[in-house]
Amino acid sequence: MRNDLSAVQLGLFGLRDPVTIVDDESGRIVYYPDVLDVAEAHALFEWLLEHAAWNNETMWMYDRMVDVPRMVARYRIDELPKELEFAHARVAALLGASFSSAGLNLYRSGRDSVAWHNDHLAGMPPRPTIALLSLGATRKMQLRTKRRPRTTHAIDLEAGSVLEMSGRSQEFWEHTIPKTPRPVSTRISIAFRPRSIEGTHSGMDDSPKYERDVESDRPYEEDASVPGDNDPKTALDPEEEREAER
Ligand SMILES: O=C(O)CCC(=O)C(=O)O
Repeated sequence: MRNDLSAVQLGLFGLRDPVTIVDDESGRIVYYPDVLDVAEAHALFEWLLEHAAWNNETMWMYDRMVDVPRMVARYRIDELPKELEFAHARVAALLGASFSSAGLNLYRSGRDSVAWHNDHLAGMPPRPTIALLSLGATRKMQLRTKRRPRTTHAIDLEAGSVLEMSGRSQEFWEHTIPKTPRPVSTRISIAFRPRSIEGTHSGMDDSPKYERDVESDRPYEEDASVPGDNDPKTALDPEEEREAER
């Protein structure tokens, strides 16, 4: 089953309602548009782009090290830059959740991506609430069940929005930001997680670099290869394929 949730319904007074993507025994995944307003999202994006402690990282793919296809930065909640504090407070109040770390991703263009993965549960309480705050360019997130027959969803993550992933969502669902041939500008995401601050910085890393796809037993980060190849996991979704052909 495939569901495209890119069109967020407008609420009664022009305010956009949250969109519940999943809310059952497999977890809760909800999209909240406009958690930051346009000015707040823009100012935070510009500040982070300039001042966050961005790193290029590498990962193992088979027997060689390759570049992670995005830049990353990580903060403990008690070490957040003051410019990020209001956003953290807003997201925590929205979801009634508390967080211990913020993991930032910088997607410089459509060639940057994050492969299919679920967040590591180690160091987190059972059924954790994870929040993804988006800034800058809109990118499409795809979600799929681990079990077959797969259910999939696709949703555009717009600047100022928050995606809640809670309950058992990391046990039953995987997510990805696929590469796109469309000309997209820079995007930043901030993943707030309730991960113990005792963890080392590398222990806070949820990138899929060392994980293997349970079905193919191949490393997830193969998904980071150039889109349009024959790997079904890297294939663009049908809508993107149609757009790429235009
Ligand atoms: O950029 C995003 O919205 C997703 C990031 C993500 O999946 C992660 O940091 O684990």
